[in-house]
Amino acid sequence: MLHTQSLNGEWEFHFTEKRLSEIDPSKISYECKMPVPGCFDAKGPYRFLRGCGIYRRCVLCGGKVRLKIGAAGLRAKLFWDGKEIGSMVKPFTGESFLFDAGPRKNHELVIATENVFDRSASSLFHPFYDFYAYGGIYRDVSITELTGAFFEYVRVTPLDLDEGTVAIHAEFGGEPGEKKELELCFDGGECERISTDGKTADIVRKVPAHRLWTPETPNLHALHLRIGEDEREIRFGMRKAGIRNGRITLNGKTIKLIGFNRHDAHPDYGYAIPREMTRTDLEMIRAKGYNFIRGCHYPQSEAMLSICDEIGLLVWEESLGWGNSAESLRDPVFIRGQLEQTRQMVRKSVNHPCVILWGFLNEAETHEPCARELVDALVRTIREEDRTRLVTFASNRIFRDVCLDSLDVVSFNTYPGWYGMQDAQQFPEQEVLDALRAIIRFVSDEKYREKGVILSEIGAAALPGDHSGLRWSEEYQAELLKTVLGEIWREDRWSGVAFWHFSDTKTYSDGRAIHRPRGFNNKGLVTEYRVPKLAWKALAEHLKKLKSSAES
Ligand code: ADA
Repeated sequence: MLHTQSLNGEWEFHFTEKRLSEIDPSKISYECKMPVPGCFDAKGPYRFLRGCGIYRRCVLCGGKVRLKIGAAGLRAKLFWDGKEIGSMVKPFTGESFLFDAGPRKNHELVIATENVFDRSASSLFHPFYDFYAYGGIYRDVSITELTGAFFEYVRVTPLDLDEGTVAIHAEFGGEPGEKKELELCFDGGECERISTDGKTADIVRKVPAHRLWTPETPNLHALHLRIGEDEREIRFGMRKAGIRNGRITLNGKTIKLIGFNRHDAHPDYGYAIPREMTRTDLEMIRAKGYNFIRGCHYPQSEAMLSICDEIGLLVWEESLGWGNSAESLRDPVFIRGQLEQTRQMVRKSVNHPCVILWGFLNEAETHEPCARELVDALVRTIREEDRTRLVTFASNRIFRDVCLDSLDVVSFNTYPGWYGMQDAQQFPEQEVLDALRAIIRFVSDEKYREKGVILSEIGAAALPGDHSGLRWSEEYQAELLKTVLGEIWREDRWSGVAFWHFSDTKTYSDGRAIHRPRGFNNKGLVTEYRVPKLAWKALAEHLKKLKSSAES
């Protein structure tokens, strides 16, 4: 078996206001320790500072290695024994670096991260995004010593749910040209050996005693693979998402997706939220009967997706974007970044049964005709990698959007009862219902009739302790969410809703903070420390009531 070491733990750390381009790893003195994964600016002495966070540690290894970094932000440079070996420019996108580590001994690894904004149209993470741009090494780091053949990529695709067949696609690295034997077995059963050309393998197999994956029965299978000394265990689930007569289906049956947008973030940890906290969030949501998470607004962590696989939460995963302008949508560097991160996201998450929707470009200027080119290229990129999920993006241009016809599912972010309606202090129930019904009329047009429809964001802010019943109160938020849930439940044309949003989330205290008291987006049903507001219980009870009246 190949030797893989986790490099998570305490690293030496230095903060400087210098730019990444000025960093010379030989001239740094490290003043403290910092956890990896971690966001150096989430708490402690570097909280809210912008500059470079430089991490260093020793690694005992040698020969050909693969260094894997789950995610780093906003960008990073890597140095091995003082020599630059690579860089990362897409926050939330993991990268692997293959290189010769030299003789087997202790080596110095430095990862210099930078959280200074790039404000150009090419940038993937702008300061106007409504979520805080933390710096650091967000996700797991590991290193594997490679000998002989190894896996570069493995995809397991369910083919026929009745027969229980899957298509296995594997890509190998190692010495080119040599034939290699691939060993495979399902769920610890009997192993089979197949000879390959040493580059790729494409095999169709029947999964013994296969069981369907559904939110209620999240049955997982394991495919064990070995080539040379490299072994992989791929967990997968037998399920299929589709569309029939404009309704989303799972395993051939129509399904209503009900759940939340969730930032994979926490005020004390930034985007390096510990696995057990992620689990608590997701189990809290599942336990109240919800079946859906929109992972807003960036590729999700392995931990998040594995837990959703296990507990039966369906996921919309999207690449990083937020309100991007027409200028960005035309910018060649921005376009390349979007296409690359979206392809990498699909390849990273392709074996997770929980993921049924791929998305991108939240609330971009998709009313502009120039947006078409990028939207179409993103749809093509996704379909090149995976044809078994549905493709969507969340539009707030709604009736003016010119990119909807490329999608399987049209999704809308709208805030009736919150934004606009300047005169309303009390919850304007009828206006909210009217706004939702106008969308349903819009999607009944022939152009959209066959597409699924999701309400991808809706909500109202609530400040804990405000019980006035007016805007900003816990009661107002609860009323709005209950009304929306009732309407989504009643109207068959809606395939689902992702309420905005599970928990309050850190954003900025700049000029926009007039709408973001405390520098948080306060539309959470629980606070940033996951303390429930009134809506948390009220909405769950309403859902329970709707479900039981549908059953009786
Ligand atoms: C948008 C956006 C969210 C959040 C929300 C809000 O729809 O997609 O990230 O900013 O509005 O709270 O206004």
